[in-house]
Amino acid sequence: MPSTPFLSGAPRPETQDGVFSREEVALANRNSGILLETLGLDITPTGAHYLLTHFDVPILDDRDFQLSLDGAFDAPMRLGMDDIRAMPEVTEPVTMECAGNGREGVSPRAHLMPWMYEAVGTSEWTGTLLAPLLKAAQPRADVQDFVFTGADYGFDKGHPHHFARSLTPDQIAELDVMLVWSMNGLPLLPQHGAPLRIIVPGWYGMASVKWLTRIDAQTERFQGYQQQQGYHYRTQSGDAGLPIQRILVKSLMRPPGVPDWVTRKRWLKAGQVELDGRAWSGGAVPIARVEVFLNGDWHEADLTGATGRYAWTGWRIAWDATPGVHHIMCRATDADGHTQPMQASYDVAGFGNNSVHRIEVHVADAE
Ligand SMILES: Nc1nc2c(c(=O)[nH]1)N[C@H]1C(S)=C(S)[C@@H](COP(=O)(O)O)O[C@H]1N2
Ligand SMILES: [Mo]
Repeated sequence: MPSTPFLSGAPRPETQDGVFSREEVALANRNSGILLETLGLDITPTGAHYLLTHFDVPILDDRDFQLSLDGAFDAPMRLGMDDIRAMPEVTEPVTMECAGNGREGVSPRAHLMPWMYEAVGTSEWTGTLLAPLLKAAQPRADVQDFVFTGADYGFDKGHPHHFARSLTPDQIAELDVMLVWSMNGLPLLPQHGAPLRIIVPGWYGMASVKWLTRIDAQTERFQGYQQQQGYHYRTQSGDAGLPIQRILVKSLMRPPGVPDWVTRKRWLKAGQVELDGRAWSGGAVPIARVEVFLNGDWHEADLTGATGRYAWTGWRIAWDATPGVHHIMCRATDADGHTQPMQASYDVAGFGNNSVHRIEVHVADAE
């Protein structure tokens, strides 16, 4: 390949807390987050689900689309969308979150997509379970990784590649990975992976490869950029790091009252207010409790039920709002006993920041 600036892998610019570069703003314009007011719904409205696309959205034609299962399979396959849609159908609500959600709150901030709180959403995904399809293709006994490759291609830190991720045979056996063609009862939208993607319930979003065109069975471990270099927790750059997998416990609050257009600070009148939101954790671990910090103390919220085994749980709490400025917070604890920290431990790329959600609320005297 001829020499281009994209192959240099030059270090990314340093950042300043609260000041955003033109490149970060451009990324934020492409990769939208949910509107926090939609936290009032069990299922995120389709157009309001967050988006994270590294390269460009490929526009694939459903009619001549093919998924190939190749490599160390004894019965390799090529399947069209009609073959795939004829497979046994399952529908499952799944909460998906980007591993970079919360990056903006990590200091010093990595020069990447500057998510605050909003890179999460819950959709009802329809497709077929992946494990029986892999089995039908007869993977050889010495397979170490199944590699899932998307049609999208580009550069990251000097590495040209198709977006690709892998899962081991043990992970395939343990996770209810779905091959998905529909979201909330409609065909997948181009930006969410049309016509076909995988969903890896309970893991951060990077595992759920969009625009899936190939599944390769490999007899050695996959070394792809998004698997081996990207998506690792690292306290220092250059560390080998730990691969990012399960979603960490987290909660968000539906912002109460009404906002100031630009600052997003909240305004409401003193008196009884109902606060609510959602909480979730990875690996199908249920939410055990949600606490809300009000009037100087943590108070236990009521849980209103999970949307699904792999989907978030609603919570609510009554608040007698008194005049003044309040910084309200929520924090969840999952059934494994993990609680959201006040401040997450440092990660160089700002991954896995599951610290508490804070909102500034201005309460006015009731007339
Ligand atoms: N092919 C491909 N798949 C991908 C990505 C991508 O850039 N290309 N981004 C991943 C990341 S990091 C996330 S968080 C989810 C986001 O899925 P969504 O845009 O449908 O919300 O898709 C994952 N799958
Ligand atoms: Mo992501």
